Amino acid sequence: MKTRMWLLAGAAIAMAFAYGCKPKGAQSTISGDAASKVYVPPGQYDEFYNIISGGFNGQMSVVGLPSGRVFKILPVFSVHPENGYGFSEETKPMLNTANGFVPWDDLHHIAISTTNAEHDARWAFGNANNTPRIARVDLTTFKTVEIIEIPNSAGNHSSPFITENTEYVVAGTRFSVPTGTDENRDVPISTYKENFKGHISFISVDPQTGEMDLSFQIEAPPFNFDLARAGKKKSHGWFFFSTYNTEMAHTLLEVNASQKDKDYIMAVNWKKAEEYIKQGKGKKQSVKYAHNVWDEHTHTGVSTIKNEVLVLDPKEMKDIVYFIPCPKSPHGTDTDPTGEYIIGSGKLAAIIPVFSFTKMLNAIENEDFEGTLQGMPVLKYESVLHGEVQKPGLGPLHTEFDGKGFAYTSMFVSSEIVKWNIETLEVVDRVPTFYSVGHLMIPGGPTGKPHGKYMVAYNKITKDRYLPTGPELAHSAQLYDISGEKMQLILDFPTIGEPHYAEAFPASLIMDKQVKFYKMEENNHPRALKGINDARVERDGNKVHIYLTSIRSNFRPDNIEGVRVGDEVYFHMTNLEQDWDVPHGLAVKGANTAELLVMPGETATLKWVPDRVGIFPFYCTDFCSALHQEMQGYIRVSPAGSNTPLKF
Ligand code: K7E
Ligand code: RUQ
Ligand code: CUA
Repeated sequence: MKTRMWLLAGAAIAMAFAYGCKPKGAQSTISGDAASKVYVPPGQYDEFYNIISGGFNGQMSVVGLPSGRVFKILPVFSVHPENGYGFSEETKPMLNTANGFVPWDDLHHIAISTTNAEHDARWAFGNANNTPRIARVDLTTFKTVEIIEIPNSAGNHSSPFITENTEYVVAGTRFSVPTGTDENRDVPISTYKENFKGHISFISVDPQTGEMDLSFQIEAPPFNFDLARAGKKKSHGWFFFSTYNTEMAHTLLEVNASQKDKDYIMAVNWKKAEEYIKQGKGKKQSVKYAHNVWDEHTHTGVSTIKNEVLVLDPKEMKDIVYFIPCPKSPHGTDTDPTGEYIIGSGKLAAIIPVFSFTKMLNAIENEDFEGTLQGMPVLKYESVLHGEVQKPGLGPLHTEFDGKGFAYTSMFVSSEIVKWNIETLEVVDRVPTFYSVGHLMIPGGPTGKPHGKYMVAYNKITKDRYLPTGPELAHSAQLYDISGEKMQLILDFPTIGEPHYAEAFPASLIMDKQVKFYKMEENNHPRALKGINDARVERDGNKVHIYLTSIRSNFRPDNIEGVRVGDEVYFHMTNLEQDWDVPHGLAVKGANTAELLVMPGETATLKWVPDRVGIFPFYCTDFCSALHQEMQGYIRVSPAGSNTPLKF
């Protein structure tokens, strides 16, 4: 979405001002009781966890609502020096791909796990937009515990969206590309229509462990897949994908891709697809992708390269894929809490079409088609339409629901949130956003049972909202009270990175399930130490293993000699604490890597290849006690080939 958004951005700002959206000072937008609505007194907790995607920072952030306070930056697809994610030997495998270690990605969408279409908040899923991947975060440790790469995909934007019992996480490719062998892939770009393919992937989630598995893919026309939502309740078993560039242009996207009056929402009967897979109708295709799992016993990432995927060709099955015409480049496609209504947001359209699932099924049954597209039925717009929201605003992007019969749509171009009645399609309220809102979020908004109460707008442009910080400004979120008839803006807060989608759920779902520390007796890391007496240094050829313990407030050993230039030195540090909130850090002067931050009961490894002679201090980076500053040591590095004996 970004490129196109920024192209529209200039217009958006101009428009926002023309619409009279520029704040004229606090009073113009904030009414008297706003402060008390967001004030969480010292020592008290927020009501909701809000997990926000970080966009180009590759992380998620964990924020409290209604206060807007940031609790954690949770690294997912990007290395994070603050806690050694992607720097420790244990976490490096989590960022492995079929093409090696990738230290960054662009995380757009969050999906919080559900059971019966209601939040269970066991896991948070996130997508990597650039190198197609999906991550799973465990919400009892707030750690990234799994990352699976998606083959046959380029630009994993339409992801990760989940089915109502988290049976599947789905990923649709943003860019269609040629797939298969090197020969198949080395083709002129001008052969787009013949050789490029779109794929959507169904990744199953183990209901007990959460572990993901690439179950199957469905081959699709070479469109751009933008976003998606699963059906729920009555539409459980279906998935709806928004598409653009259905003219299948490969150049001048802005011009060509928007020529057509209507693109499509692609409706996929995934239950049917699942049956066909069970019947053996999927074709095996060789691919290469990484599947990285955090092993909870050893606290080490294990990366496996896999090389096969099952692909279904919907042209052969005929009853898996249907196209619903949808005006002009739909961005979000969202299903309401009942599962009956499917909302398409044509970002260049002047109306919001609302489709009816019941009507769609009837149209399919009566074969009420306007034609076919690559052999798959295109339904008639009118026969699937519930109705159109008239004059909603400009640039509809995303829709959320409050569970009381209302939908809330973000309007990028006219910088506002519009509230409308799903049945009558009447616009009942609108509020400005500052400025150019992208996603919006209502706690539980995408589920069958929204928690309501608040709505947050995540804005693309900040301009004059905060104290300026040079050319790069913090992105902004805005919190609205939606408990009454009228939406009321009650708080602005800056976000970490660029927020796209976010979800929020009641804190009570997970706050008592948090892991406070790891039990020493369950630490099965092969280099773990059980006590300070096991601390030691061992040489194995040119590898030196330093088995280090940390406990308030010293390292054992703390004087190490006998290391030589060119050795591979491994600091395996076990934090022996058995108490909440007592991590110890390890930073080694001269090591060209980040620190380690090791949680109580955990073992982590820092690798260093010293390239010069000297005495190198090391120290704890996390203020752990009154004697934290004394928590230090020295390592002596002698010339390569010298005979300094190992000593510790
Ligand atoms: Cu609308 Cu990437 Cu979900 Cu951002 S996308 S806004
Ligand atoms: S020390 S408490 Cu570096 Cu003054 Cu921080
Ligand atoms: Cu350990 Cu500071």
